Amino acid sequence: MDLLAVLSFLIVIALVAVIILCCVIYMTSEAYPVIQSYDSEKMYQNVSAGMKAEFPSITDVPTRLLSVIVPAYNEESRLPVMMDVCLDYLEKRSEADKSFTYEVIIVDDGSRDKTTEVGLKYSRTYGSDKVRVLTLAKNRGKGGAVRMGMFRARGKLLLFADADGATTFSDFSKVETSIRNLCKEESDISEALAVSCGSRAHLEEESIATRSVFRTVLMYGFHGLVSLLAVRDVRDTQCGFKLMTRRTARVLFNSLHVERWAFDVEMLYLAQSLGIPIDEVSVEWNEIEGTKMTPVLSWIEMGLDLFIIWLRYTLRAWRIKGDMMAH
Ligand SMILES: Nc1nc2c(ncn2[C@@H]2O[C@H](COP(=O)(O)OP(=O)(O)O)[C@@H](O)[C@H]2O)c(=O)[nH]1
Ligand SMILES: *[C@@H]1O[C@H](CO)[C@@H](O)[C@H](O)[C@H]1NC(C)=O
Repeated sequence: MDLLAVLSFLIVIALVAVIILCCVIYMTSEAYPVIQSYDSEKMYQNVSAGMKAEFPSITDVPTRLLSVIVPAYNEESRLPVMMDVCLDYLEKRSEADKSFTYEVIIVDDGSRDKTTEVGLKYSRTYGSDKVRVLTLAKNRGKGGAVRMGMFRARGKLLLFADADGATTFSDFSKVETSIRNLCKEESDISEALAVSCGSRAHLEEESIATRSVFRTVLMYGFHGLVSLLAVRDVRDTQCGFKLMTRRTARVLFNSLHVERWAFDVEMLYLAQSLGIPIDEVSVEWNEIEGTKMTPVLSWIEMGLDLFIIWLRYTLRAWRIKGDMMAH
């Protein structure tokens, strides 16, 4: 009898706590993201003229086929390796096919090393028409950096690619083929809606053999959580190699709240909720030294972020900008 009373008392307390927590989350969340940018972040260095010039906007008409956005935080040593491979591929493609026009935007996410200087070296070699550096005034996190780059891009198709160069860049042709397939009904590919994600899911089995049991369990836990709470149809949500159309970038990045690691998950969750076609394509992956993810801590951080994302959308504390689907 007493036990029952204590138990029901505890349950009531727990329920009240959950309700209060939900109220607090609801009241402290902005339904739509507040996207701030500093004046200095609107400019890039025109190296041939030796002066600053203003970036265009994602609402402008595209003037290139492809923009490659490279988020870079303290990447002075890994960036050159990735850029050499990437530019080699892009130059060869554009030489072989004059309609293949491109630009690369390096987004220095408030680095404390020489990332911007390294980027500007490539601007000097290839010209500011092909390589631009966007230096963020303060660190935002990978999602924030990718968004800023997307908003200043000129491409019909926008790819974001990690600065570590872990994905074999020539696998761009695979995500390209996939997005062209998704968009084949649309005459103007930049106004179609589609995302094509590079994926390492096919490599999972081998990596399990070399990883500790603990990391494998964490990995499965994270995947389980992702598919349960957010994204059903993508097996590898975290691969830093994703291609989308210009309109898709406009829609998704205007609605995106998360600026940290879990932004990929929110982005795909948004795409899924809006009925934007998503494809997943296997890419080659080379483990590169120097990751900034601390194994266990980052997984826990992402798991928590994921739960909070799910909770906020479920409570409608975060909402999706429906009007963004319009042109
Ligand atoms: N750690 C970290 N990486 C960032 C940030 N902003 C952009 N990035 C970039 O995000 C990409 C992925 O980072 P990395 O540490 O290699 O993660 P991993 O490839 O998933 O192991 C790299 O291109 C980073 O330079 C940030 O604030 N922190
Ligand atoms: C850089 O400035 C020169 C001279 O004003 C101009 O001709 C060129 O188009 C500019 N390039 C870029 C990429 O802004």
